[in-house]
Amino acid sequence: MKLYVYDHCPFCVKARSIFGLKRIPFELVIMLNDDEATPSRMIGKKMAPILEHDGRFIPESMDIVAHIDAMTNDAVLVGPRNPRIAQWIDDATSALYPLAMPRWAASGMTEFATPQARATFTRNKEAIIGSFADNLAKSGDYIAYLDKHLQSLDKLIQSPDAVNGVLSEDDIHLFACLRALSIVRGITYPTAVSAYRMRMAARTGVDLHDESAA
Ligand SMILES: N[C@@H](CCC(=O)N[C@@H](CS)C(=O)NCC(=O)O)C(=O)O
Repeated sequence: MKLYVYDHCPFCVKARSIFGLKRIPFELVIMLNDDEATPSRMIGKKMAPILEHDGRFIPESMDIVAHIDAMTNDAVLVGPRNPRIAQWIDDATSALYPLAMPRWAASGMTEFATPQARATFTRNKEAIIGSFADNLAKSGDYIAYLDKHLQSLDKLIQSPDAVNGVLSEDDIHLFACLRALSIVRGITYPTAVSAYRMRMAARTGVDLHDESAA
């Protein structure tokens, strides 16, 4: 199985996570951000993640998660969901992307290995959130908001192994969000959130960006 991704992409982290949680081997292919041909050949448009399995192409991160979790008779995402986790992620998103996108664009990630690839990402994302410089200038406010917001997440985490005690889709979504946030330097992670993100990184095999955070 081959999983085509961008390293920064939270949707791709969701797809990557299930392989790690189930210890199923796969080949990770990181596409250049201006490579339209590779994804278009598989699914007719530029989008990641894409799973190639037995000559079939599956787009949509949560379809990939469901496909891999159902592949063997030891499904892992069997726990209950808590609507407050989805709400927490929704509320985090408005601050997450303005913080993360300019930092991803300046990072050494593989999808930005050429100036053209980096320029494509910058052009496409600035069209959505506005100038990266303007967003970076507001970092302090966004970080203050998220620091406070993370305090409320801390109270919702039941175990470092699973936000609701038993692994569920909430963990896939929440870890993807926290991994995206890891590119931002200066975030204060409360105790339970800190333990959770480290444990999930180890279990999923998806590295946090703490070392390259900016
Ligand atoms: N609903 C899709 C969303 C995937 C998505 O938005 N991926 C982004 C990367 S984070 C993408 O490929 N956007 C097009 C682009 O970057 O050109 C999923 O869950 O897989």
